[in-house]
Amino acid sequence: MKQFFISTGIALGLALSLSPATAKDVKVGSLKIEHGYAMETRPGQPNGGAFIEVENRGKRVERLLSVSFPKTVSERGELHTMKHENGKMIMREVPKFEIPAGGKLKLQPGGDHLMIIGIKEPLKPGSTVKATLQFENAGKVEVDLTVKARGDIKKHGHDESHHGGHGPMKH
Ligand SMILES: [Cu+2]
Repeated sequence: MKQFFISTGIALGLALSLSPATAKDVKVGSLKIEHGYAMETRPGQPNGGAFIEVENRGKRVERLLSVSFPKTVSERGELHTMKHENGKMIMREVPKFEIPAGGKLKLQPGGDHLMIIGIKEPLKPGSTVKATLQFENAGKVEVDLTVKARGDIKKHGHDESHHGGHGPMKH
C-alpha cells in the first residue's frame, strides 16, 4: 500500500531554496493542485505539517496515495488525518485521501494534512519545499510548497506543539 520514492528524493537534489517563491498551481490531466504550503518549523522540531488543495475535474475518483520529500528535507512523508477523540486532537496516518469526481480535497491546519517526518533543517518562511505526490491515476506529481510563517496562518484549532511533540519513533 505504502510507497516511498527514494530515487525521486535523490534526483531532486537541492530541495530547499532560500529565495522567496510562491507556490504555483500545477495541472496534471484532470487534477489541479493549488495553495500548497508547509508550516515553518522551529530548530529541533522533528515533524511539520504541509497542505495542498486538489481539484478533480475528471469523471472518476482519484486517490492521493503518498507524499515524499527530498532526503535533504526529511526522512519521509505521511498522510495524516486529525480528529477530536475524547477531547484531544489525535493525528493518525492514513493510506490514502480520496478526491471524488468533480470534488476537491482540501488539506488544512486542524484537519487532514501532509506530515513531513524527520525534518533535517528547520523550514524557514519564504523558502520552498519540493513534494512528490503519488496519485492512483495521475501518477507522480511534483509540487513546490512555500513555507509560511506561523503568524500567516489564521486557522485555529491546529495544535502545533502536538505536531512538534510527536517524534518519528511513535510512527
Ligand atoms: Cu500530522
